Amino acid sequence: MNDTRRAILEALSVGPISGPELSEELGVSRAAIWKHIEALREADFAVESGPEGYFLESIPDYNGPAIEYELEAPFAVEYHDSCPSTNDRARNLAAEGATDVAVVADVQTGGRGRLDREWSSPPGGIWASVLSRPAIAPARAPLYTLTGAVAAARAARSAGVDARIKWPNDVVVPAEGSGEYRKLAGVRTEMEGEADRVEWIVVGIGLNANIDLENLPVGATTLRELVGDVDRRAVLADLLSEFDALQDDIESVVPAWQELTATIGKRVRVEAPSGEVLGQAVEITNSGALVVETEVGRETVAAGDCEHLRPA
Ligand code: BT5
Repeated sequence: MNDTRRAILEALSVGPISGPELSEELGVSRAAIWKHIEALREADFAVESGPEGYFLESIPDYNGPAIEYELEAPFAVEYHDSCPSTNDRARNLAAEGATDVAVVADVQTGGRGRLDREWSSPPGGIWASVLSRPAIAPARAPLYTLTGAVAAARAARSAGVDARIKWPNDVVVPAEGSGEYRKLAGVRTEMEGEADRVEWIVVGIGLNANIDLENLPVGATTLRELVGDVDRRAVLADLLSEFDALQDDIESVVPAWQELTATIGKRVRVEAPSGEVLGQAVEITNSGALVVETEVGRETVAAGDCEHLRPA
């Protein structure tokens, strides 16, 4: 959000304050103040005027300017009430040369999981894709998937949920008494690059927020189900701030992931591109691969679907 507009909002939120006072305080013309106030009203900020000046009655529930207002992380926000897939939109923006954008939608009509599986994205969820251009080698790109998972898990934990991570990218919550987990969030990463350099990377994060369970596949859970409805703007702002902080300190991602994992120490079956790997999950490597102790020794798996099994 434009700095002047943010400063106006901040002044209005402790208002009332008159146009001339705003103009004087912020060092911009009264005409410019008026334009910003009109733009804020168009974006559904309820800027009222009383005898002592303008004040902010309410801010919109969930749209681009409202999200940007809450956000401290340096991402521009592109918001859609509905869009086929925020990942696809972020890829298009990447092709146009953009960076540091978070594409956010209330509904996705063609949300995608990994391997082009369907991702249910009814209204009330947090569906967001972050586009960035990190100076890393493609081999380190999986770290960005972990970054998305850690950011989503931390945001969910701040909302009061016991979120953990199932390797590599599922944010899960233990289902009471059963030893099983329900999926709260998932991450799909896409990138383009050359052999030694990532051109751009899009980390798509889907977090089931204010959604009824009946609108999601079996095995899913939602923040509404676990803790009641949340302020999506605040949860998303939290998620993006966590993402930004981790991205700035990429070496901190694996330790942060390890702290939250539900996979290490479990017996697992991993469907990897090279075949099935069965054994005990023992560690995560620096690049985000999973090391499994199998009957014939240790195997390192870079990608795949992981199932937690009951102890042998
Ligand atoms: C994922 O795939 O977990 C990655 C999901 C990424 C979604 C985000 S939303 C914003 C951005 N835009 C997109 O189009 N995608 C990203 P995967 O591990 O393949 O899990 C997919 C499987 O999870 C499906 O086959 C279903 O079984 C299940 N599933 C589908 N929708 C779900 C939901 N909303 N909550 C929990 N599980 C779901």
